[in-house]
Amino acid sequence: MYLSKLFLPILKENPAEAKIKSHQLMLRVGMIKQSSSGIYSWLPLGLRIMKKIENIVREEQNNIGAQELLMPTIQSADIWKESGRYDDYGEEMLRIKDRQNREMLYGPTNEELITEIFRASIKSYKSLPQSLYHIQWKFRDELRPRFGVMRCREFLMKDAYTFDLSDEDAVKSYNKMYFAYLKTFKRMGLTAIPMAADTGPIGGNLSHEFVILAETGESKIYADKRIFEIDTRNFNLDDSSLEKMRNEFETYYAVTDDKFNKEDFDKKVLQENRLITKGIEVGHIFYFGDKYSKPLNASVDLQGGKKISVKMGSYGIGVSRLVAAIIEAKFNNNIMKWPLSVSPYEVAIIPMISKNDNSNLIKSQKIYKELIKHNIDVLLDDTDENISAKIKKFNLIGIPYQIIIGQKSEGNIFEFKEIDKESQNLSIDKVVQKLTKEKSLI
Ligand code: 5CA
Repeated sequence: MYLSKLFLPILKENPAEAKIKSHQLMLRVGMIKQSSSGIYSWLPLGLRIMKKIENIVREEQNNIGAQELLMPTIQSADIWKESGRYDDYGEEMLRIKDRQNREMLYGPTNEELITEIFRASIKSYKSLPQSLYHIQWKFRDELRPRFGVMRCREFLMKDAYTFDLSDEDAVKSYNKMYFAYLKTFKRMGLTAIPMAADTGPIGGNLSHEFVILAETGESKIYADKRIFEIDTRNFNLDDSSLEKMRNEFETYYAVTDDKFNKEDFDKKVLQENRLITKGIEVGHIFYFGDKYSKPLNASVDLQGGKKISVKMGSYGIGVSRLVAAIIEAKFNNNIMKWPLSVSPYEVAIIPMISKNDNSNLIKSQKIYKELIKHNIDVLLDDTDENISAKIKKFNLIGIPYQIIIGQKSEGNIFEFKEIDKESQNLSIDKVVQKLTKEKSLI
């Protein structure tokens, strides 16, 4: 893509209404535009990032055998009345009437709808386990939407649902998701720690929030620091390895605010290992057994003919929130650096162009073609802004690698720079080699 063609409404200053750096940056570089309170349009740059995040989430769900489907955003109130949550959910639920005066709602979550889909077609224990997910917009009429897409009203969520025969099997499914979550966030360059959490309106008694550390986070957390040192590469998808993984994490105290107990914390965590800080909840998983399957009659026949209600769990990831969460984690000293796996473009070509000499632009176009040929996502700044203004702009956009075509470029050797590091002089072949290798590690 050529920068002159990209729809990128960059603002000169940080918008006054934005209080945290991710919200400021997202508005400043034209990733999103507010359309009404807590509701945003995603502009091309922001959407590219969100799509890359979505794809990583999808790949890791597929890797543990979860299957993608797509449920609608608008649901009928009837199934929520069956589960008993229609009244409980309160004002956070956006309720709508259609022209026939039927009660509808914009889904804040999908436990009821997926249970209805399941019960209509699965009748036998032989069809279990099942694991289904979708990536779909949700609406929650939050009392105080704030911090841009971090806590908004309409947001993109991946929500998965598992169905098992017994509590024991269901915990195995839970562990698989736990594992997939660790991998998913790691691929985005984040260390997300599972913390024992309350279940709130979703219900059940086993639940973890996946939290990344950030001063601007809304979750208060209490943890034993050593939990951050667990090497997740030691685990694989075998049931025994998954159990070992859970046990290893659970040897360390790590809870969110609502599960905090001072006496426990003081007893279990040595002074020097105590971490009390704030974090951003990027995922949340729940096990709730037959909380929905029972009232909604989602049961299967066992071998002898007996019926049992299936055991369910649900597993959410805040896909749109992650865009802001990554910024909170990676934006430092006025420089944004997107992890390569989610970066809107992988490399930027930044030529010095003057009115009467376009030789650098011609060089840039050649490099551009070469990179495209090797499947590298590239953005070429073909504008005639001066080089320091260009660099300032790219420090905000956050593309992790830059090829600067200016005084330091000679013949086939160019200035290549990782955004927050010293530059090197490399040939185009070396650049292609380096980026291709980095990409293969994602
Ligand atoms: N049904 C369950 C799991 S599928 C559920 O809804 N869980 S949740 O309420 O914890 O939401 C899942 C994830 O969505 C959260 O971890 C968070 O990352 C994201 N999320 C929740 N509310 C918002 C919001 N108002 N704005 C942006 N993201 C949100």
